[in-house]
Amino acid sequence: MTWGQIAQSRLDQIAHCSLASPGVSRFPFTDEHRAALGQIGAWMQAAGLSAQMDAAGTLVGRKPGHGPALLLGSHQDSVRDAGRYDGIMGIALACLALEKLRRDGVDLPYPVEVLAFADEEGVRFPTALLGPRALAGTVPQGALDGLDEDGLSVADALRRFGGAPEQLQTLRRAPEEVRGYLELHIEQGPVLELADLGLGVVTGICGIERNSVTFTGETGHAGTVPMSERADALVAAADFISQIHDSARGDLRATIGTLRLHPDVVNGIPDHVTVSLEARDIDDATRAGFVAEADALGQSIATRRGCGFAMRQTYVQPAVPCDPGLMRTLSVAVERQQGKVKALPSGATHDASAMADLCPVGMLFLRCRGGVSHRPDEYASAEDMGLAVDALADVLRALS
Ligand code: HGY
Ligand code: MN
Ligand code: MN
Repeated sequence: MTWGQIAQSRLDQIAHCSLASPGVSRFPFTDEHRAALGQIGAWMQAAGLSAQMDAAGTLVGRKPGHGPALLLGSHQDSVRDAGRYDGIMGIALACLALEKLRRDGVDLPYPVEVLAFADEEGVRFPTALLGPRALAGTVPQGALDGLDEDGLSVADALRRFGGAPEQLQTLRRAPEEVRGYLELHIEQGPVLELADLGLGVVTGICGIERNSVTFTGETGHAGTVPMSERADALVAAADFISQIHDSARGDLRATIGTLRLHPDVVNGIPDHVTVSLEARDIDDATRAGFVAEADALGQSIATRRGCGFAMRQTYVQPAVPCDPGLMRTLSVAVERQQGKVKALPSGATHDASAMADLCPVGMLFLRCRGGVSHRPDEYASAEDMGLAVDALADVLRALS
């Protein structure tokens, strides 16, 4: 079997570590996560790494050496009904590149670690990125208090899983101990496929800002309140949603992903609607400017519709540039593999976004069929994964 075929077979197998669902549904600190760590531990062992779970639930595969360590990895978790590649492929390919070097008799002089982070997607809990943030020493206040839909906190779920929330501080790495962090990831967009290329070098990771937006009106009987007398919060929100969508320009991405309303009955006028507004851009000033315009837009719509309006920031993550040196090294390896290099920004966020607070980061994208991701039909080919294993092996040797 080729390295790409081995990758495909391993990803097909670990996809079964999932809740019963049309695609893969694997959330942090669950039985499915534990089953996945069993398989990832075997991948690490085959790569000659010693595997141990840290206090944040990250499975750390380590090869000792002299000097600062190079960190590789990605996330083991998925969104609901996801594909087989987002996150987990980066862990598999990192292990395979090290396994390939081991087979080729190459002993890297520096320490290398493969990190299988528990939670990047933030599906089960309100926060995410606990693993990389623990290494960077940037775990936000209250991150362990977030509750899942059953009311279990991150801290309790992590403790039951065998982690140690009270020891997160001990995980912090000294920057001088780390050379950098490299993450391989499916592109989750159409750019490489349109360029007919298997691999791409990431230039930077977009910033994200999430706001909770609320319109308040006046409820009443659907059959008796005249249309001219209504302050309908849902109608105001609907104006806002369509105008937000139409005003997003260029590379900026604006998404209203959730909506809650009250009283949420067929014969009652909605008096309370809350939506989530997410804005992403590779340029933080552009993103912040868009959010400020959204605030003014919401206020003007609410006034016109006789409603109240409030907007509250719930999450913000700055854009992250990738390290120019790592980009150069990745580009040389990619050119060697496919004769051409495509550099592109990442509209999705990654563990690398958090690792950038600790060390220089670099990312390698793999072609994504139809640009489809966060869906069961997400797909990366064995051929492209084989290219990625060879490219990463080249990078690891070049960094010796
Ligand atoms: O939201 C993201 O970009 C990532 O998939 N968590
Ligand atoms: Mn994802
Ligand atoms: Mn991902």
